[in-house]
Amino acid sequence: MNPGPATDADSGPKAKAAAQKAALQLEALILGLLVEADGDWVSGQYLCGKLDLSRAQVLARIDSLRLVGFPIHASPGRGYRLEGFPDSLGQQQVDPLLATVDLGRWLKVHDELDSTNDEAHRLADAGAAHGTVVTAEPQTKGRGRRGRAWVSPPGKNLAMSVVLRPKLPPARASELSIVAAVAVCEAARELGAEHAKVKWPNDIECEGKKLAGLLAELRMAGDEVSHVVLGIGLNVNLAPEDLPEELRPLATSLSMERGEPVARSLACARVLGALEDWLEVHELQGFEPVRERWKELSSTLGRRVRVEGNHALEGEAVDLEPDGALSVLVGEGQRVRVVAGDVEHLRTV
Ligand code: BT5
Repeated sequence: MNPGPATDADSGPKAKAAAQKAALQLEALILGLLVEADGDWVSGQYLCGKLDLSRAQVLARIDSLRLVGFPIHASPGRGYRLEGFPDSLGQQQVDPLLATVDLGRWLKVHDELDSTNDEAHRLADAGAAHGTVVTAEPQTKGRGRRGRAWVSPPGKNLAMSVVLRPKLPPARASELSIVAAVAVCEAARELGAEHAKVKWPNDIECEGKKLAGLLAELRMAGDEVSHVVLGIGLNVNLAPEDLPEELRPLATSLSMERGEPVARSLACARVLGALEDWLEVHELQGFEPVRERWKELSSTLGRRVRVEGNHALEGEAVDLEPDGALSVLVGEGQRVRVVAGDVEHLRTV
């Protein structure tokens, strides 16, 4: 069909934005097909046929992907092959890898921030949409729970916060940190940390060494949840010497588990993808399937544990309750609910 003569409407800012969006969508689709090929060649003809594009259009999108750091190799007669991923956490590098609708579609990258959680709260207070993501490197005051610090050397890890606007009553908001733990654990496994497990409530660890920490913070507006900021600190390419000495024996990273570096753009996209999938399960089916998956991924259940905090106790962790509390068997068959605190796994003798 003849598109007719160009008009102002074709070249105005709206049309340009729409064309740019369409180009980005095509790049994501091309990249998806290259990723699916898992290092094999994909012919230009296949890409053209699949996406209904001319060879020149495919090449233009491939060139654009190369420009933002995707190493796409071309070989006459064989086609294209994706030979890696950019390490950068910029929107242009993460976007084509995202399989999400909301999460990460607006990604704010900072050179330096006190804490990505603080910045995400500031953005959320100013109206930022569900799924807005903030990353930073370095993060100068990364925090954990109970005033503890989170260490994230620049260029090595993922330190990000996601603004969530759940349709949940406040009493159920704590379920989100269990949802997040399941999602991050599954993404970590997919990225090569095959033995990743969840330590109650939401540390991700591999054989006792911490791979990721999560920090979910709730803000209320009157009686309702205004937003939740979910902070995710994931060790991606961290080596032991990147950490202060006292943390070295306690930490691991995706690259240490996998034995080779992992691109942070990919790690970021996979974590956000898994998170969106599990948020959807939670929204549509409730907490039960999340709880079941958490139990399968748990390194705490079945272990002797010591719970620190106001009501210190020791016993066997036997269940995750329907509200996310840990059920601990103490003494002669008495079950105690632990809703907050730190859990130490004890060696069984
Ligand atoms: C956590 O706290 O595990 C939650 C960490 C959340 C960090 C993210 S990064 C993005 C976002 N912005 C923030 O400001 N925070 C979030 P907790 O369970 O309290 O664990 C903290 C403890 O983990 C520290 O006291 C150290 O012992 C240990 N630790 C600190 N950095 C670590 C690292 N990179 N790898 C492994 N362990 C670490």
